[in-house]
Parts: sequence; structure tokens; C-alpha cells
Amino acid sequence: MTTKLKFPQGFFWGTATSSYQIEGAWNEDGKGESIWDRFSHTPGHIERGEMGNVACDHYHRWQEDIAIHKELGVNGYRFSISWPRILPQGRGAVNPKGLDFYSRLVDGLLEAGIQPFVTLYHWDLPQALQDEGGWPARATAEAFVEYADVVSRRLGDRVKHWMTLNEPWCSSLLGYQIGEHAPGHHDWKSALAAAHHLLLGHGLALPAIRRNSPQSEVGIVLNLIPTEPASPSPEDYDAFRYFDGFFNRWFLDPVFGRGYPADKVLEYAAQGFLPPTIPLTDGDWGFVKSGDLQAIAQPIDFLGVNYYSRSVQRSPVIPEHQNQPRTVHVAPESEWTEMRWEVFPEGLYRLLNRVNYEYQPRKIYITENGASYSDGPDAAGQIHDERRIAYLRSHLEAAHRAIQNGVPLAGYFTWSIMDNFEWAHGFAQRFGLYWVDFATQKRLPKDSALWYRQVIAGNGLTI
Ligand code: IFM
Repeated sequence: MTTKLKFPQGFFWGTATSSYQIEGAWNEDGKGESIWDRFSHTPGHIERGEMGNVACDHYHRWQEDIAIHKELGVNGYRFSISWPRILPQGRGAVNPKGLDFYSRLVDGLLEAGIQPFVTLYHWDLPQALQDEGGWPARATAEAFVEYADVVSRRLGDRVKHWMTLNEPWCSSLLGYQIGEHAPGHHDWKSALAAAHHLLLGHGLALPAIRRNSPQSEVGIVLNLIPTEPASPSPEDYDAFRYFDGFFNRWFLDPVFGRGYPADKVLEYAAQGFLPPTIPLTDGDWGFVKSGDLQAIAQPIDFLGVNYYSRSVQRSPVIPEHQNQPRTVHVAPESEWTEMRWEVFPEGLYRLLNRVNYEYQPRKIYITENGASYSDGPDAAGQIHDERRIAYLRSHLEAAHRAIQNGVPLAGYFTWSIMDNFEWAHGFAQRFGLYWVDFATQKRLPKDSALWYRQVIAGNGLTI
């Protein structure tokens, strides 16, 4: 017997991308340098020395890319705007060709019956702003407001769905503490200040976007990782609490008006989160000015949730883990994607319920979900990416269950329409529904694209 899992009427089915990962044209038509240009041009940062100078050449092939979206039948497409394409120096002089590019893209999407879901910041900060201190500097939050104002003034009559930031955890922690992302720094205090200024930029930009685009909805996109303790021991519970605090609640709590998490997380922050420990004295929290938390907590119309996997946490006080970071990811016996991320659809169900129950967002979109598998064309040019289909199917089934449970889920955007530049991993990690031959820029539908088309056409799944 087969069961049909129908999604609500008007549900958004889409795909997602970001500017640096697909556009290329890194120095064309007046675009300024971004921190990802600088980072990837510096040897040692990206696997095999790859870089996004050309990527999927979407800047020149955007019409073809709209056409493949039309073929899929999506009614939404989430993409990001390159800040240095609009404001090459981060603030001040506007580059009209940059604005024109996105204006044409928006018009093309609307003509194809596809709603643009626009992310303002998906990590490509203008290098000029990084040279003045980057996100650890408060002035960057102010520049972000100027940028959001310029873009929403131009596109606000047509764009009805805005996202301020994508995954501020990555822009702050991965960029300024762990150093795996641009600008590649290793400084815990800067990372904390960066996280705060990203959130502040989000909060301060909301009124400008609402003013310029009054008929639209505005939200933020967080990458959230449901987490659990590896054992019932108090130590592992502590590790789990801490990880949840520093990864999920650090962003959810202030956005939903609760300030920064006051439990273990602040306590540990005061001792230094990760080795080498850098104690934070009281004075170090000085970057949180009075009124900031209110600004960050401006009401949003939706929360964008990016979900890929879960994390099981073990405490390093267990002898074999001593001298390791405060929490240790444990790899359960399971199935993994090529990113070494566990396939765990139940995590999406739990996460959506938890966010709904604890924070009560007005609406939720799954703004990213997908899997990296490198299955390529066979002799007949077909791509049988069965594992991706299984991944997407199981996650959609979990999303459907969450809706049945009362979660106000209004759309699903798979990452990604096509293989693209996967940051520090370069081009080897392929998340696309379309295979991209980076030598010829040919896009080839994988079996998952054909499968997704059917799901969209039927507004649901048959299981
Ligand atoms: O490619 C990224 C994207 O830029 C942000 N979210 C996770 C994706 C897969 O790693």
C-alpha cells in the first residue's frame, strides 16, 4: 500500500544557492573584492587550491539557470546578493551594474512564476570592511544597514521574502575563531564580537527593509544542529547543554528576545570556550551596548532553518578525551554523506518541533537541506544519485510529520539546484540536483532532479 503525504496548499518548493558559490565574475562590472576572494586567493585555505573566480558562471548563465528551475517546477528560489557587487567598498558609492544584475534576475524569476527569496548576507563581506576590522567592529553592522537599505530600495517592490543573514554561526565562529572560513582568524574574543555585530546588523536592518518593501516578509536563517548527550552521565549532559547553547541558543535566544543564554554557556564563555583558553573578563562584553538586545529582538515574520545533521556530544572529562575541546562529537554507527555528516532525518523532526515549541516563530521555512554525494554521469550521461533521493525523501517525510504536529512550516528549499563551490572543500563536495561539469559549465539533471520535479508536481510524496 502506498501513502500520499500531501503538503499544505501554497507550500513553497524551492532550491537554494549563494552568490560566492555560484556566480563567478569575481572582478567584473565594478564588483569589489570580498573576503572570500581574498581568502581563496591565499594558498593553503581551500582544498586543491580551488577558488570561486568562475564557480558555476551563474553571473553570465542566469537565464539558463532560471530555465532549469522552471523545468523543475519550483515556485521559490533562494539566492543571495553579493554585497561587494553592490557596494564595492562596503559603504558609500553604489555600483549600478551590480544592482541591475539582481534586478534582471528578480524579473526573470517572476516571469517564470518563481518567487525570489533573497538573502542579503551569505558570507561574502567586502574586503574593504574587513580591512577596517570586519564583523568584530561595530561599524560593520552599521554598514550592513546601509547595504540592506540600498538593495531593498531597488528590489523591494518585487521581492516579497527577505532574509538578513545566512548562518551567522559560520560567519562568526568558523570565520573568526576556527579559521576554516574567511577571513581565517583564530581569536575567540573577535568571534564573539562578530556574532554580536552580525545579529545587531540583522536587527537594525529590519526596519529599513520593512520601510522599503512594505508588502514583504522578513526573517533570518540559522543553521541549527539538534544535539544530544552520548550517555546519561552528568558530564555528557553538561557537554550537550554547552554545545546546544553555543551552537543553537547563542543565536535563537537573542533573536527571540531572550538575550544571550545565561546557563552553562556564559559560564564557560567566562572561562574561555575552547582551548587555548582565553578568559573573558567582564570588560570584554563591552561590545554589547545598551539597546542592542532590543534591536536584535525585533519581531521577524519567519525563521529560516538550515538542517543537515545532528551532533552527539561527549564530555572531554572522560580520560581519553582530555585536552580536547570542551565537547567532543561522537560518530554513531550510521550512514554518512561525503561531508562526513550523519544522515539523521529524525533530527529534522525533533528540531522543527523544538523550535516551534520553545520559540514559537510565526512561520518556518526549511531554507536548506541536502546531501553531498559525488555520483557522476555514467556512459549514457545519466546520474543515478539514489542516496540523495533517499536523503531528501526521508527528510521530507520528517518535515511532513512536523507539519502534522502543528509546526507552521511553509516551504522547503533544497541545497542546492546545482553542484557549486563548497567553501574550504572546493568543488569536490557536490550537493546539486544538477551535475555541473566545471570545465564546460554544462548542467545535467541527476535522477534526484527528476524525482524532485515529481514531488513538486504532486505537492507531496508517495511513500
Ligand atoms: O554550502 C553550504 C551553504 O553555503 C551554507 N549551508 C551549508 C551548505 C553545505 O555545507
